[in-house]
Amino acid sequence: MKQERVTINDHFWNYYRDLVKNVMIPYQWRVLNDEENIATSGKTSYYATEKSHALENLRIAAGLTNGEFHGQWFQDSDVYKWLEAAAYVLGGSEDQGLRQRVDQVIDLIAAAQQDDGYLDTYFQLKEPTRKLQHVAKSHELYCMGHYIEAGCALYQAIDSQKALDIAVKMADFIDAHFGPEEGKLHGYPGHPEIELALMKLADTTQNEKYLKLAAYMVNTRGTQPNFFTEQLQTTAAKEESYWGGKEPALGYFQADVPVREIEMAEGHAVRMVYLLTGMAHVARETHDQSLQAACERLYHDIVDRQMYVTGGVGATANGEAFTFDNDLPNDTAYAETCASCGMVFFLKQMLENQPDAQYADVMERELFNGTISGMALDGQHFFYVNPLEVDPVSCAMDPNKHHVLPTRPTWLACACCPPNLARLLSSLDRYVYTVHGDTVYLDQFISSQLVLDNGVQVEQQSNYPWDGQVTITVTAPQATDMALGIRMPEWCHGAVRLTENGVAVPYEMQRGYMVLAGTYEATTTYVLDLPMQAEQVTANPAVKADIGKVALQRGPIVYCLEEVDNGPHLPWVTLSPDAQLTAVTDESSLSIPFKAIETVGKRLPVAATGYVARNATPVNLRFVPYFAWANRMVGEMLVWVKQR
Ligand code: FUB
Ligand code: ZN
Repeated sequence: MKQERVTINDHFWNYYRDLVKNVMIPYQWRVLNDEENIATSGKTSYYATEKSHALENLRIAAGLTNGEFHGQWFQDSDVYKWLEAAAYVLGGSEDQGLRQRVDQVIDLIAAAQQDDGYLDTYFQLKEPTRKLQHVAKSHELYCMGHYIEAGCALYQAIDSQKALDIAVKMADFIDAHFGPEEGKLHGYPGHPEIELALMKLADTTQNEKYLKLAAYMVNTRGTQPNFFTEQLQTTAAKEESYWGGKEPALGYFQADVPVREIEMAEGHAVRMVYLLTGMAHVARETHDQSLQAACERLYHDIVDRQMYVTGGVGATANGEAFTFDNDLPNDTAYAETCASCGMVFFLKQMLENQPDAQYADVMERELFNGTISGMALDGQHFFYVNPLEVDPVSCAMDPNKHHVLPTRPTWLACACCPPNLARLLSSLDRYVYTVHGDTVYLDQFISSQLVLDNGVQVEQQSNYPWDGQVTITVTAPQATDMALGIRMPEWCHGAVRLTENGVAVPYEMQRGYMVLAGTYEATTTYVLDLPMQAEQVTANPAVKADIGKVALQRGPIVYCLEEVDNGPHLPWVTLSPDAQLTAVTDESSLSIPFKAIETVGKRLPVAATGYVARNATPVNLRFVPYFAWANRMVGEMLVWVKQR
């Protein structure tokens, strides 16, 4: 069986998907087209200071206007990610205005692409003699990878052969320049991305050439002699830096050892998880068990030891990178929005390789927490960095926290995250189900309808994530032997009930899924009841930053305290282990209805100087979902609260 289409109709995710369609995509278009005033007075590179110029760069490269390149040297990728998001939106509904805009951008990209397939406006306009000369930092393959992803999405969504042809031409260019053959570069990208994109292209075109190239890049990475070290000997690589920094160590690029030998998640976090996405896909298509084993090992290192409770990964701003096991500082966390998006991409590949609910559990954590915290509820303000503890004064005064912002800017000078989130949310239908053989796995509890290629429909309806009751309906036009695998979420500790007409249905637990096999005919309706209570969760004691602290979680949602609800000095608050936690529906404080958690804690009195006995006094506390923080006023925020 195969998935034919998934239609999402979910009150929670519809909010976000409508936001993408109606606000984010038009807004991001205006930003990329320099029609939006995004200038801010921010002092870090996480603020936009001028304009995007991303579409203008393409116009100049296409010879349609004159001017100079402006922006990051990988600015093109912002347009491609926007285009990919637009493709998913168009795949779900007609929108003539957007369609026209998309067609114009495809034409523009075709015009900017060189005859040999190469496209990178930075190098075409500013450094034509340095093309492919310094692949460790150049991002040429990163940008083209993002276009290839967009090209595949456009072909699938709106049947744009032109968009796919550009992608094929690009991939053929890369294939002509990289590979084991003499005269080619025996290399791979500094920022993984092209591997996962080539795998998508291989799936879309059914051309094995792209699979081979992706596998070559994965398998060659980190081998000796080291490609990056060798390229560095060339003159072009030694010329003045366009990326404004020193040459990082090879581990930053996950290129110090061959990928199968990487012991711990290392280096730049987005690079790591994009690499893993490509590795997992290559492992599946080439039946490569050692590559799959490497993916599993690194998955465990990330999820068991280097991931925040919010799903955020990448603990340090220094190199936007992983550090070491159990090092998860809250107030200097990096946890880039793109890294959480990348985790979702990786986890999907792992689910395609093997049905195992642990991957879907982590995906859920990312979806409801670490990804969407990257965007304000208005769809026009974005976090790049997603900390778990914020004190605006400390952010302003402490140079070690220059990357931590207490409020989401309108855009970012390095604008990788906003369009990444747009493409993830607009393609959410791809992450709800996985089909293996005759079994349909319900990975995510997102109200939706799945249509299979044999005509069977699987529908689920719920008020998730606020309520744990899910109605699942299977409709089969003719008698069909199949199975359902329903994820038993890791957060659920109570007595789960699965019933049909009020009668308990037997199921078998297989790798975290409740599996029901049978012959389906006409309509079968199950009701799943997942007890959902607010809980205090603790971190592994090896995580020093969280010792003696608890975070509140209800279902998949991680909560936080905000100053707007609880006053300042949040670290002065404590919670007792038996504090009663009450979930309260709130339909008016934010533009999305949600459940807050109310409880009583204690708080130290206002500081008097000196070391004296102080008695904490009771205080009413209100926790809100982490994803929704910083949507009201600028103030403190805290996820991990002291327990006493
Ligand atoms: O290098 C391209 C993108 O910019 C990365 O994925 C992000 O981490 C940011 O560094
Ligand atoms: Zn990013």
